[in-house]
Amino acid sequence: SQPKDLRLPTPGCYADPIKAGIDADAVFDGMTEHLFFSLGKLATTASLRDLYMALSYAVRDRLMTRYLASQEAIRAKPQKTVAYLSAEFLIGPQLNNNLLNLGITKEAEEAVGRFGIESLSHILEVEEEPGLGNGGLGRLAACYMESLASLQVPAIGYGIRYEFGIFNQLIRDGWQVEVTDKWLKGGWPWELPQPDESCFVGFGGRTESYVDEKGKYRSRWIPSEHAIGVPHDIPILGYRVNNCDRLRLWRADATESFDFYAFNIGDYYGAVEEKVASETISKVLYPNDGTDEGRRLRLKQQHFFVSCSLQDMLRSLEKRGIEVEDFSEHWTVQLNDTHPAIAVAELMRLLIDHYHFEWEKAWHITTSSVAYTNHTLLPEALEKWDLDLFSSLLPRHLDLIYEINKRFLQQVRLRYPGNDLILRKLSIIDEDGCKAVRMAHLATIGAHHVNGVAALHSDLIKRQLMPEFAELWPEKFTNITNGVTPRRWVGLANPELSSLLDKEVGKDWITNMELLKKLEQKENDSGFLELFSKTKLSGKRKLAGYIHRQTGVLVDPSSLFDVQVKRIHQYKRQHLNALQVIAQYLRIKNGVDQDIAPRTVIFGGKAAPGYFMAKLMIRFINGIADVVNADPDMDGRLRVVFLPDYNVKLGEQVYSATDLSEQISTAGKEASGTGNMKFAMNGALTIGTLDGANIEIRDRVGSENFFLFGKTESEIVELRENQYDPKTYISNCKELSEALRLVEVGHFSNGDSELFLPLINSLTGSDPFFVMADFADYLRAQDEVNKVWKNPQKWNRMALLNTARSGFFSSDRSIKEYCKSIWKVKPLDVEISCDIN
Ligand code: NTF
Repeated sequence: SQPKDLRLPTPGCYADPIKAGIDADAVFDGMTEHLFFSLGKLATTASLRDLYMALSYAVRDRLMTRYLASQEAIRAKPQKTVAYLSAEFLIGPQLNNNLLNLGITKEAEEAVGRFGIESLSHILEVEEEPGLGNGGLGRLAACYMESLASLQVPAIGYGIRYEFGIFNQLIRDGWQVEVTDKWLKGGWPWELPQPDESCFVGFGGRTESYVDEKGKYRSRWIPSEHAIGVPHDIPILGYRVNNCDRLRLWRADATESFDFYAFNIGDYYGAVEEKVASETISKVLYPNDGTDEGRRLRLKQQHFFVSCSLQDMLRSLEKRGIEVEDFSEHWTVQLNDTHPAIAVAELMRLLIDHYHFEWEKAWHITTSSVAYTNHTLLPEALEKWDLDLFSSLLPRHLDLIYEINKRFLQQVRLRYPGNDLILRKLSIIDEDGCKAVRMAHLATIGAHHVNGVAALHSDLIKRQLMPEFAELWPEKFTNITNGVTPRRWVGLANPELSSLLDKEVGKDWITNMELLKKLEQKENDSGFLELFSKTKLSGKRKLAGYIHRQTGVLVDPSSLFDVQVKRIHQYKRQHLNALQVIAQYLRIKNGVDQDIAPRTVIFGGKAAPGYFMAKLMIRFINGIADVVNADPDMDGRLRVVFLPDYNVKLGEQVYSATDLSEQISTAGKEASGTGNMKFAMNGALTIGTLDGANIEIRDRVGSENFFLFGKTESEIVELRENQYDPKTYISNCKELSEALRLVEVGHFSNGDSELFLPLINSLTGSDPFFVMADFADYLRAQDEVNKVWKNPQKWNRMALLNTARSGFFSSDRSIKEYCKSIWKVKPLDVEISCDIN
């Protein structure tokens, strides 16, 4: 018989017995093998990075059986697969997540121990996270991929493999400095390039008519440029299941990477010019969050990844012998915001120009496959493309969009005869000012469902953003409130709380968060509350250490950790928080209120590089931190910290270490928020407005366990309509006017009274985000926070009830809703036919 270690996997058996073992011995052997064969190192000379790579490869090997078996399962038993199209996937570090989902964290700990590594955490530290997203939108996509796999739903996430992700943030003299994110520089072990499955994508050129072999008039696109999309697949393993889905990210390559003609005539630069131009497409993530960067390259990126992805879906049907006609029975295509909205036109183009479907048939296939999620109401974030730009880059798509629009407006005319205003409002083409293609309109017309991401937001889509569409197609509009994955955001981020939960409610909470309701029984059990608060204290100690190492600021882990981490944006109102800090500082300085509980106010987040006001807000926070932290009167009472380079990895440290979660956006502006959910699960109390998912969090955890303040969305609308004047609010609030005054005289800028003037002028002038209107009530709510904090038993009970009642905000619940009401997809069991364990 064959020696065991040379046996080849047989059909139906994907388990390589050597690589599949998951005990500590097998993990150790796998690491040794990879050190030797993949990295060319001996255990004796291996660096920490080598060991990280070796462990990652060894873990990746152990995903492969599930990964291939999952692909085989869908081939064997065809059923609908989710295609989640997103320009951003902020997946965070992979190693620890894969260990958790495989169930081999302890084994890995033991294996690395045999290499003399004291703690697995030292290895985890080394991992570079791919920052392929800006914030909530990209992170949501990552949580959804993890939940899809954990719920055993066949899915592929399609996106772009940016060579440079979101910039790294340094703080220099209080200012944000952006540094290129070179996440691929040391080799990233989690991706599998699949060059054989590359796709061609065209740009520019012209369209032409021709007569086909059957004598039929047709159109076709003659692009002037091409690029190749090379797929790079990242396995996404579900929690303790065999299902392993995929993230398929496209890298742009040149079609002909070296032009010998140009080279031969001595044009060295020209010889690589096309290569450079093509590769630029997947070079860098646009670092704007919630604003529209209307650039040609961005549209190119969008069309590039959407075209590759749709071609990939069509090709997979052909490979499996499935009729393209049945596309919508095999694929449900979700558009994560409008960034992939060109899919509506591209799918029509592929179906009509390549597969020669009639218009009606193609339109039916498209509209029964595509659905669209809206993530913002901010007008500056609603994508519009200038018509000239659009037609020069995607001429054939523009023709198709005109036709889609013509047929759509014909329907509208029938419904509202003679109403030209409504035609103008609904048209895909914006005719006011510079003509432009409105991507949200294209997505809405081409989709069978349009959903918002929290109840209030979905309601505002219908009432404010697209009332005419909602009236035309009421059944199309729906809500699916966002969620976050408990595996990463409790399991990995808060191991101590996790083991307490395991003991108290059993291990199943991690896949069934509703089980946490059982904790309610413990609300008056002071022994348990003590244990619960100890897990928090331990998180705070770790974060305090990190803060000291990163910023040099010493903070007291027993103080109230008051945290606002998210992108820096005026609508998120970090300046409201900062002004409140100044008011507290003044109280302490003036000896007004000796009863203030010691607090550590922590900020973190990146500003879009071109967003001046957001960058000034960072400078402002750091200015306050400098003054407060240097003042002996503040010792043991107030500390202010700006944590540089907030990302997924840092987030994992922050959520478990927070007492108070700041969710203070202007009502009606934050579509949902997801950080708010992560905090609540980890037992932080929220101080927040009635905005986004805060409303639903408060409903679930109980209004008595939430610090509410601020104007409601309708009150904000009313203020805006009645000539809002921030000055009246300033003169009615002494603490506010004194805080502003201190800023004006340069107290937080070494006497420079100019530095923060733009910020002050905005707040006292038009105050577009109603900071002044909400200040007094915010201060009142902060006083309430202070009062409750001094009663630890009460605080801990409220915190426990937040954890107990936040199960609804698991992304498993969100994904189940998408599956049932939008995608109509079912779980698929993945069998592994050889016993691998
Ligand atoms: C963001 N939208 C919203 O601003 C957040 O409130 C929400 O939680 C996330 O989406 C996820 O739904 C965007 O980033 C964008 F791009 F739409 F502006």
